[in-house]
Amino acid sequence: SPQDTWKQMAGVAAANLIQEGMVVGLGTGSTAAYLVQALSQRIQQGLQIVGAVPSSQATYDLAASLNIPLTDLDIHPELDMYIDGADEIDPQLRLIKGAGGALLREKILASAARRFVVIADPSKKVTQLGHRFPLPVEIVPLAKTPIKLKLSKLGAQVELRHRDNIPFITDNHNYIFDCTFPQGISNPAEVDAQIHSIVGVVETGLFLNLAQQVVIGGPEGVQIFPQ
Ligand code: DER
Repeated sequence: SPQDTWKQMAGVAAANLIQEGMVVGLGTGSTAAYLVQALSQRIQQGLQIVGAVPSSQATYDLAASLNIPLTDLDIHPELDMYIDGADEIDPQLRLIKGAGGALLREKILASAARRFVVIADPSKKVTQLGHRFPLPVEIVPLAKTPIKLKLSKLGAQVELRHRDNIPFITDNHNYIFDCTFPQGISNPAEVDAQIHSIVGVVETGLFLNLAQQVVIGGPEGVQIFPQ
């Protein structure tokens, strides 16, 4: 589909930003998969990176199958670059992420990286967060009912994410609530702080003050901003 082509264009362009000797973080999802493929090809063509840190078991498996040298945050607590997709991107580069269920490790890597580059097709660009995608929130399973109550009091419609009719379990053995805010999220920092104040919440899919650059593949080619 055209969208897959655009995602691939973004993934390839981002892979070309990776320089010799870097430690890179690899995101999760279909756009990040194109990045992983493109990085693997660059490595086969001679690019020498120190290592890549995957943001999920799924990305670990894909990268390992493509012979990308893997490392971890204990060996490399600071990354030169983290590259990942997003579900929504606003004009201030604030993101909603987590549709793929990997938001905790993604955010850990994003916060460990000197530079976080987002890769996407045009459908991810929004003027305001929260209108198209629910906000994923990773929680400790035993606290799910009180947390659901408190999230509802914040105005969210809360759904426990399921996969194959059982609650979805993250790589970190937690649950995910998909939170829909009918009016959208006009003040992401405020909403993020309110959600983080609920005991038992592990992490939210609001990525604020993390992304530095975005690479959009689209019908006019690849756009990177800011340059
Ligand atoms: O779940 C995630 O955070 C993914 O990165 C998601 O935000 C983007 O997934 P996609 O590239 O498959 O659209």
